[in-house]
Amino acid sequence: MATPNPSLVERKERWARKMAAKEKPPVRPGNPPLRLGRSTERLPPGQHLTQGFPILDLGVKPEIALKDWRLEIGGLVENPKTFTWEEFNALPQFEDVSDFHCVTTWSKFDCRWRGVAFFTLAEIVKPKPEVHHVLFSSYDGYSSNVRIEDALDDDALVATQFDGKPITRDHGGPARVIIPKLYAWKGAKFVRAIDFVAEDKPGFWEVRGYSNTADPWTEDRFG
Ligand SMILES: Nc1nc2c(c(=O)[nH]1)N[C@H]1C(S)=C(S)[C@@H](COP(=O)(O)O)O[C@H]1N2
Ligand SMILES: [Mo]
Repeated sequence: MATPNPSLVERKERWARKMAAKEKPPVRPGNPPLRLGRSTERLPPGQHLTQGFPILDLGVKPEIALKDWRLEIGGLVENPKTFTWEEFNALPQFEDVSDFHCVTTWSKFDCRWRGVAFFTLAEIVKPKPEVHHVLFSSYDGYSSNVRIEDALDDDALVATQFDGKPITRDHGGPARVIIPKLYAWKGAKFVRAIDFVAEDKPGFWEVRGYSNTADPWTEDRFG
């Protein structure tokens, strides 16, 4: 039998505290101070800093006209919803500055993303208590999977802007997922669908040997 997920409540409380504070430091320390016993460096182990913004994809950059773009959110939810571009952009907007860590060892600091907080989307579709994972599917055939608590972290979003401008096709526009505390492959570019599920299902890189959990701070690169 599916068990209710207590972390949903915990994340919701954390989100409420953050929203109550109304602001946070413009740059978050990369390493959450609560993670005792780990280094206090902002750069995760085995990573180097890049000033540019490398582009990683499957060799396909799908071209999606905004009039045809849809984001389909479903699975084990009370209120499945498919957004058009206009509908999606009418949702409350969320901006967050975070660091970006690719498993191929480059990191980029201070990425300013804007879009819709994942939390806001969850509030709309209302995941059922038995949901433990979230699956993302993209217009290029890519997919990724994360634990619900990672998707509901207070800096996770479906971004439509980078650095004040629409996200380019190179970087996954019209919309891409950003989950800053996990390696960047977990964040699907060109996102098309989000499914809330009880059972985990490995995504594109997870079936090819990458770690399921993808924590940069423990060099959790391969499964
Ligand atoms: N749809 C899709 N999303 C994807 C990928 C991809 O190939 N296709 N690559 C992932 C990887 S490995 C990384 S590091 C980041 C790269 O994002 P960037 O190209 O904007 O640097 O996107 C992730 N999301
Ligand atoms: Mo990556």
